[in-house]
Amino acid sequence: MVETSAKKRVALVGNPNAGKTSLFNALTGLHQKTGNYPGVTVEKSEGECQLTFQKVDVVDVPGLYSLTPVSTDEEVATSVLLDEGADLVVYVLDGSNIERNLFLFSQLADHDLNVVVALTMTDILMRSGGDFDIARLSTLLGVEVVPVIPHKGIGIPELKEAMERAIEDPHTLELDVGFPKVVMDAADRLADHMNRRGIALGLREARCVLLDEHCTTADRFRDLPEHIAAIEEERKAVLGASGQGRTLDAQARYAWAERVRKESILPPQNKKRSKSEIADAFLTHRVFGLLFFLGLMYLVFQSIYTFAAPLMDLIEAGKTALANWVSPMLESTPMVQSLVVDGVIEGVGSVFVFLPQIVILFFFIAVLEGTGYLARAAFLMDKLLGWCGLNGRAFIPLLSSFACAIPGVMAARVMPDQRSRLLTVLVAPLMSCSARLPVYLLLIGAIIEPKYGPAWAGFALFAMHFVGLIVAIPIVFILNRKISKGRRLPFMLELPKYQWPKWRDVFLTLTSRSKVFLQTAGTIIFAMSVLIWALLTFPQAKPGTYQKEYEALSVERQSQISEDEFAELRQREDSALGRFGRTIEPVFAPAGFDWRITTAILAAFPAREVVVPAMGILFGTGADVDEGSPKMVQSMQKATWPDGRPLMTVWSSISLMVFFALCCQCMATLAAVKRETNSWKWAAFSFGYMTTLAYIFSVVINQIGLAVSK
Ligand SMILES: Nc1nc2c(ncn2[C@@H]2O[C@H](COP(=O)(O)OP(=O)(O)OP(=O)(O)O)[C@@H](O)[C@H]2O)c(=O)[nH]1
Ligand SMILES: [Mg+2]
Repeated sequence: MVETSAKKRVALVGNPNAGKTSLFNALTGLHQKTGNYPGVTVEKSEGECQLTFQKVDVVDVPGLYSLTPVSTDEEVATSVLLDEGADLVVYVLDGSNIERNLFLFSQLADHDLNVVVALTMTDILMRSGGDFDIARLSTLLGVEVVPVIPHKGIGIPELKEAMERAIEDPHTLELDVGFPKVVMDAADRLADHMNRRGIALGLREARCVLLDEHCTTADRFRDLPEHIAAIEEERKAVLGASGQGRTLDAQARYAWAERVRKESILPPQNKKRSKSEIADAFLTHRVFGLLFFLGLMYLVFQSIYTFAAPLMDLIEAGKTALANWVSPMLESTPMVQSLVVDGVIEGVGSVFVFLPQIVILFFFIAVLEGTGYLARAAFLMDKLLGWCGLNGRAFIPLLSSFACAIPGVMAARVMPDQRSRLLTVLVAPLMSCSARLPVYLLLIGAIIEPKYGPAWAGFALFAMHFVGLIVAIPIVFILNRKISKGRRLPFMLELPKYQWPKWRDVFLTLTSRSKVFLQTAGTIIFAMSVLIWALLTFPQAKPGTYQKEYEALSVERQSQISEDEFAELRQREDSALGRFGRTIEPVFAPAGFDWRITTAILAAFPAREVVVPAMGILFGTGADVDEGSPKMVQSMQKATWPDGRPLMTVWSSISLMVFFALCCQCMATLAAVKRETNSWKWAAFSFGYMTTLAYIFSVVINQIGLAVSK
């Protein structure tokens, strides 16, 4: 059939965590992020949905509690609804929380919108012993109501049909909320006053002018003192001298919502609710809640460490097999052989090895998010850390930064004022994102585990994830004085319902995360590996160049290193990259980093993942390798300073890990900071303060180490 040129636009609107994005995904087949806490969506996203006779554009927006936005994400939503406009609004109504959700619905009736209701969470309502009457609800709301369970696809065809009907035959939503008689009488008089003077003002607009000081209709009379006087007079009649119009407005709407709920919904039996109340009393308890949180995190990191080992060995074996298979084929061209084996396979392969851990980490994050526990953790953090000036709402963006700082920085849009939003944007990149995981695992596996065993290795991984959070506390405290002037708004995070995670959503998170990880490995890491290999291989020294130098070494040193190894090491030091690294080495030597680590760190500024392949190439080749642990790990363990002191001690590896925990090595995050703050100044500030901190901390740690081990 021929499509009409202008596609209709459908906006999904509703309270936070009502299921809008889940419904958006079900309608469009896309995979936008959902999660069981309010404030997951902070940006509008658009997709197409095929109805029976037409395709429509569907827009998903951040959740709203009311049409008066307080934060940036809410502004996005109201502007889609009221400024851009929509041919149809699908109001996503959380059936397990209907009373509060109807407040926003009642406000839609003031804006001439064409509305259909999608009722979500009915499965939760029914499971806890509640029930609902769709026909009655539909009559009371004056629109079609379709129950849906988005992730199961239940009710989606019916909803599409209802959408099509509403688009073909639009009706504006009209509601009788039942405002008090005094209000309606005053509105009537005001409308009459205006109409008699030739100004069109409907009853609804007049009520809005009287009860809402932000009402834009009132702006029309701003420069007309005569009308302002009339408005003031009627306001007094309604509210008395000191009355609050908004409170009156809200009271009327909530009273209406309660009536609707009572007539159409049988509430859940108390049994289930009290279970979740008991759980919350424990999980958000200052002491027990914290112990549980720490215990849980410890288990998560310990299992990342334990579960991934066999998978890693498998990938490691695959990498070696591939190298052994390819290597002989390229025997005739040693340069190409070295490029492919030492550069590409070693470089890209050394990152690839960490895929299992990344997947396991995201599995835990997705599960904790899906159950609703993450929101409890945020609540707990607010109790614990609120004193330093961080608004409680900030913990959701900060917790999501543990996966990746970019969504974390964006999620700061939920902050209710610009200053606390800025503060959150500035500290979010300090949280330990998943790209740091390979660095920790590499160093812990090479240096800490062989010395202290797997239990301490797991503990070290757990501890590294708190470094950024702990450092963030004084930073927030200081910045808060400077930019936020100590203002702290009350914590307004609604605790979501406990649920089983949606396994399909968990699976989608895992696949999309793995895809991102492999894409990075295939592009930037591949390119950097080739570049590092080339800079490390050229210029080539003639055979025998280092013979004299070797002979001049002490007998003891000679017993540590064979002549071939020595020549290879010196060749690398004299390569283009080696010379560059050695020039910079003095800057990082106090932190315990030699030219190889220094070079790897510098190469990792665009994206921190690059450090692993860089170290793989820098340390990976030329060592005398035993069977068993990976080549790169062995040669890191064997690496020495020129005077024969071991390079990687426990202290210098902690210093290196802390450097990575704190340093701002991610161009993409800086771009996100720039985008969200709209200024390069704050991006430069983030980069500057994090990199300085990283340097200072790693120098201090290494120096303590040197002093202690003397
Ligand atoms: N049991 C059940 N869970 C649902 C239903 N709809 C959504 N959910 C879950 O509720 C949570 C919130 O869903 P989202 O789609 O992210 O909600 P949202 O309205 O987009 O939330 P924000 O973007 O934060 O405003 C997720 O864990 C969903 O899996 C439903 O009908 N039944
Ligand atoms: Mg959403």
